[in-house]
Amino acid sequence: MKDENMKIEERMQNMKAFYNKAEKLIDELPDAIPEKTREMLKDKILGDKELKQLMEGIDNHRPPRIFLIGRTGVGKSSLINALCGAYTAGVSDTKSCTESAQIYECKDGDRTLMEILDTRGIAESDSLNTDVSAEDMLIEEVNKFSPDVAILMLNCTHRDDVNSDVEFLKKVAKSYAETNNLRLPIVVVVNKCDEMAPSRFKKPAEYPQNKIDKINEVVQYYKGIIVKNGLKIDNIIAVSSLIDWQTPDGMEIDVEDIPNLPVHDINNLEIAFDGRYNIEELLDILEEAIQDFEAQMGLRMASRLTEVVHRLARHLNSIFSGLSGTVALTPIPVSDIYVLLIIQTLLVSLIASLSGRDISLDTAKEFIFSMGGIAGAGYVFRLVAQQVAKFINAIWPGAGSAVSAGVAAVGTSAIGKAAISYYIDGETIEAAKKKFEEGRQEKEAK
Ligand SMILES: Nc1nc2c(ncn2[C@@H]2O[C@H](COP(=O)(O)OP(=O)(O)OP(=O)(O)O)[C@@H](O)[C@H]2O)c(=O)[nH]1
Ligand SMILES: [Mg+2]
Repeated sequence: MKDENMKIEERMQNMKAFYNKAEKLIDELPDAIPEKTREMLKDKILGDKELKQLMEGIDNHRPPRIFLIGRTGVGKSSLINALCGAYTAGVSDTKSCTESAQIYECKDGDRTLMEILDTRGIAESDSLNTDVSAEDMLIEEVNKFSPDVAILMLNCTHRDDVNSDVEFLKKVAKSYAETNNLRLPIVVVVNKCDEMAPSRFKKPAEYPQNKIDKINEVVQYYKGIIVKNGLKIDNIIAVSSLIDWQTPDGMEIDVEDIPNLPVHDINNLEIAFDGRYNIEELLDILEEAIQDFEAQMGLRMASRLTEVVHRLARHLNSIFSGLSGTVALTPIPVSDIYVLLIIQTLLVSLIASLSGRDISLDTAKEFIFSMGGIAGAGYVFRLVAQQVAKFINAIWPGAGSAVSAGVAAVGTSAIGKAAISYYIDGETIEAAKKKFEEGRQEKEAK
């Protein structure tokens, strides 16, 4: 575990080192590229705020603080594990809080992944019903904790009364805004979707349409109540936090029995069955909701090695797809397809560097050409724009040399997905090609 964590730091530094080299690489591109285009590329890539923040975040991040509110058994602890992709014992060697709330740190080995303020909600607290000041105390605790985001958890299969929790959250949000001069981001999570009928379908990829429809109905139902009560939320999403765990020697273990295992076993639990549904989407929503950059980055880092690498790679991909879209809209003196190819080679190289490999821009370009089934061997960047356009046309038939923003973003995103599958997941070039095709179709369908 320790070794893995060390490696991830190295891999991220590797990516950052490549990013720092980008300016030099652009300068070294062949003369066929006009100076103006070169400057534009530098401007777009190195001037991109999100990309800069991602690179800076590698050295500056802190665990995000999450305020979780939801009834006993709704799956608050399970959600944290699902988000982290690791069993993070909700240990309660915590700072003391009011009786209905506790603060704890989620750890993976000695790394703190997240800080959680956990409360079972106002409806379940007897003392709060009889003593109004207890509610104020809890609000004070929330303010002291100063969460980056609040998550209200609801159950997909029991339509519990949520009015009191919604009312409470309204008060919390108001007080938070007054204290911090900031809006408290609120995300509603409807958990245990896998239990929605037909409940025998536990693998998200196999959820039948009628199950998905029913899940969406519940989301709309809760949304209606929340809107009616006047609580402003950032987003609402249905998820499943279902994970079955096993020890490294393959022994599957009941969640209830995990706390009885030796610490070493708990720290090294593996996923035996992954029933997580929409958790990546939830992470994206949380990332968007959290305003503090260091906490945003902390959220991306709040998981095990393989997941962190994936998150970073996906984030790179979305930045570069966006970049490609804006570049396609910018009038430039050479074929924009050539410029897109350069952007994509940088993306592929960055993804490769995240996998621990150092590849040249030419190798990255070969990878891109191979997606179109073209052996571009021998061709270096000295190719003139038109020639490149001819090759790229085989990858995006009909793209011509004037590429629309949409096509540019789609192409880059599909290339990024293929690179993730090849370099990070270690899949074959054929599997990567399939990802590329899927990626292209995904967006074309929209
Ligand atoms: N099928 C299914 N079971 C879940 C899911 N999320 C949680 N569970 C199960 O629900 C039970 C309660 O989950 P917890 O995560 O302990 O719930 P909690 O909200 O933290 O409960 P308290 O700490 O008591 O407030 C456990 O048996 C979990 O395994 C889910 O998405 N699907
Ligand atoms: Mg819990």
